[in-house]
Amino acid sequence: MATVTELVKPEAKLWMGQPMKRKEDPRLISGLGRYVDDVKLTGMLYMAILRSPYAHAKIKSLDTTKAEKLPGVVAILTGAEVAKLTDPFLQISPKPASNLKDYCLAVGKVHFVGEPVAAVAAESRAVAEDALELIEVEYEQLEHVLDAVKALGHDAPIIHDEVGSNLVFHGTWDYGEIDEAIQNADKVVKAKLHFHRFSSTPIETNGVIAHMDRFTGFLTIYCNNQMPMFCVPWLSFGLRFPSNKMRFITGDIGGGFGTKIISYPYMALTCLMAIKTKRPVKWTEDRKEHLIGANHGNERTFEVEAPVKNDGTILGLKVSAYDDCGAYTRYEPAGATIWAQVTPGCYRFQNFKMDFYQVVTNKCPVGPNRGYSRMQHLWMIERMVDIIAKELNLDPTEVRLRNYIRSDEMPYVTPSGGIYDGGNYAESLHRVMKIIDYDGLREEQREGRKKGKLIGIGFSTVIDSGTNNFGQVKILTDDNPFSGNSEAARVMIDGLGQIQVGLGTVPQGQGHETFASQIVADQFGVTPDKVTVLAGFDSAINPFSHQSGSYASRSAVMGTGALLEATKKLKDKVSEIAAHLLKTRKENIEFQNGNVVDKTTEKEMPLWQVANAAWVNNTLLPKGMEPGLVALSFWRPDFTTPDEKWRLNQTLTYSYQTHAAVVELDPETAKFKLVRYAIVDDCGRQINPMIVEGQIHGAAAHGIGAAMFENFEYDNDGQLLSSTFVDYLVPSAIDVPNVLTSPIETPSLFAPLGIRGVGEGGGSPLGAVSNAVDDALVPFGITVTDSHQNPQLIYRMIREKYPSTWQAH
Ligand code: MCN
Repeated sequence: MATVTELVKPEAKLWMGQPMKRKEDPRLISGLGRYVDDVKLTGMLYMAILRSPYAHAKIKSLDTTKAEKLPGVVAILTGAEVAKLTDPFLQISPKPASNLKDYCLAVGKVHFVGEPVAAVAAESRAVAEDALELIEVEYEQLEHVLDAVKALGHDAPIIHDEVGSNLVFHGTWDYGEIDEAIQNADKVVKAKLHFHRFSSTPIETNGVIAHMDRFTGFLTIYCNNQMPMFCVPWLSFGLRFPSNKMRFITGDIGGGFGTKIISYPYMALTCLMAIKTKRPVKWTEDRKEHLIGANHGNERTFEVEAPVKNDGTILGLKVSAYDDCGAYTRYEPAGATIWAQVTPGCYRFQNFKMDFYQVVTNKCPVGPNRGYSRMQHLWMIERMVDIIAKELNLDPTEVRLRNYIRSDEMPYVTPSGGIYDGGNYAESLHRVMKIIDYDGLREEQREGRKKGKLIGIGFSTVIDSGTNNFGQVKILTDDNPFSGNSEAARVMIDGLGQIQVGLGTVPQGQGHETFASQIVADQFGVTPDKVTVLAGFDSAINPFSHQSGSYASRSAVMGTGALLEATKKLKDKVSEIAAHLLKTRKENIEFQNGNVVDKTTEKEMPLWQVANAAWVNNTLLPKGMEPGLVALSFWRPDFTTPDEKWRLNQTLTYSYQTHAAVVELDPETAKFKLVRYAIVDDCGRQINPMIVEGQIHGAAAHGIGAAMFENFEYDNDGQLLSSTFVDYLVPSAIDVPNVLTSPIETPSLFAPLGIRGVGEGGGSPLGAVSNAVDDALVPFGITVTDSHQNPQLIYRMIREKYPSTWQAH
């Protein structure tokens, strides 16, 4: 069990909890942000990448002769050279899947349309792209497979010969007595569900500039990877390059949402080109490359059995999940364990069995993507709750209220060892029902149906788990050298008394400069404008742990943990110096309005005078004291590794959100729109309510986009049909309805200051929209089984059942 952190008493004048405007916004909204593509180095070359036109093919020959002769071309890299100069990237799968050979360019074979085959560095991007057209590649097409279930078939082509199977991980999680629950149930509700492929499509695509300094031997990598220090083993081992001579710099990042975690193959490729050419090399991904070859979210098919009682009590779930992770395991099979952060969702059932199959196919590799692996699982549970309600003829809110984990059961231990850290799910549902006027809407729906107007109401309550425990990858294999989580912070009060903070968190737009200055300002009794937080990340300047980065809704919690450790050390030292100077005891010193105060005598002195003594007036220091006022700290939660039944607390915080979606659906055309949308969220104590509100809106827009517009569709040849923003529809402001929000603030029982993460959001709109569309379709007797809803699909479903005209019952 994790340790319970003592909550700070709410004080009137804390900056924490204030909706102050974000410090970074004037820079970001006035065009002064510095992104990786803004960096220009003297003598820089531009790299372009030739990509596979086939889903699965042997590379019979590759001829670069003509391309090399194009004026302006400086160097070309091919798979054959990469295989000689580098090692395959680290794999976290158990054997034999860990035999999978993944390089930064295809070696011998291509495995998905868009896989990099060769790279050209030239004096300009245009020349590099022209040269790609002169590279001659002869392919021999192989049979391909695009579906996870089919890829497990005996006759399916093997995608990676060195693995010998398309199955990269199979695990069985078995808790309670699911077969007994099935025996004792009044009814067993069965469904086959499909969670579709989409991604988060940040405004800024991936980018890398690599520069090998021939004098120092340092390799400087400007990039927008969202956890660059975590990439170090992949790059250092892959490139056979010492990690202590690598420097990672990120500036502002135009969104990541998980998709920028697995950019390491492109980072390695750019580094290799810089080493080869001995010049700085820049690669900037274009949108099409991003859509076909960066990473997608996990696609998953579920076969579910839910034993239930007639009153709506859910006794358990028995699930087989088939996860399509695309052509390579770049962060996978982590997704095959991460869903278990939220095994029962927000429900009390104890009987649970999951057979999880993770499978490679000839599609773009997947990677973390806002709500990573949990949103698929939570969508399945939320869809099942509504299907159960429908089969039992109960109201879906009644089934939820009957099964929710209660607030008086917190901290609640889930069957798989998660320790939920507080919350009131029932309250969140009651509130959201009130906001949308649930009773009024049901009446409107009844009346509407009589006139052929279809209204649908859908709810979804998801757990938004944050601050992951890397110990979860030990489920895959004990050999994985990762567990727990850690973050670093450095706080300095310089000789003039000015406060500077360095974070390891690598922000991508979340507002870390703002929240960190609020936390630190409270500790020193100053205003946040007196605290400067370094923008971006530079491994030669910022502190870091190898788990640093913005992912898993962890920075507010982990950053605060590290900041509190650092400020504690610094306050201790300042108090000792101040006590010496004010001739009092250290315990009597308080920090107020930029001064240090002896609370017994009310004598005070400005903080800058203490700092002055610490740095340059150091004959005033207590005898033997080390000069300087800098504190570097690391913080880690109390995590463990899995037990023999794979039980472990996989994250530190478990926020939750209940969403309500109301749709109006035209029965003739199947066109539908969201007419009301409400969210109640609880991320514990909020540091900055305005940022939290922004995150809630952002995650809602993402989820609504995925539910209604965004879909990676492949044709039978494995060609991505939605490879531009004309086909891959990202919602615009007019597509997202006005979202009504209402926060609950239940302090986390375990995290520093009672804060919980909020950034990922849990993918709740997918459940709410699916359930709303399903509810609208009740007169047709149609059940929604896919996470993606669009008019064409719905129209097809209606027409399949009613070929000529629509007939509401
Ligand atoms: N916050 C707060 N009070 C809390 C919790 C958070 O005030 N109780 C605020 C903090 O100020 C913090 C922000 O909310 O700046 C997000 O905090 P947190 O939940 O800790 O998430 P991270 O900062 O670790 O960011 C990662 C998270 C994830 S996992 C995805 S995906 C996502 C998200 O952030 N990607 C984003 N939001 C994003 N927002 C932007 N603009 N860009 C992305 O790429």
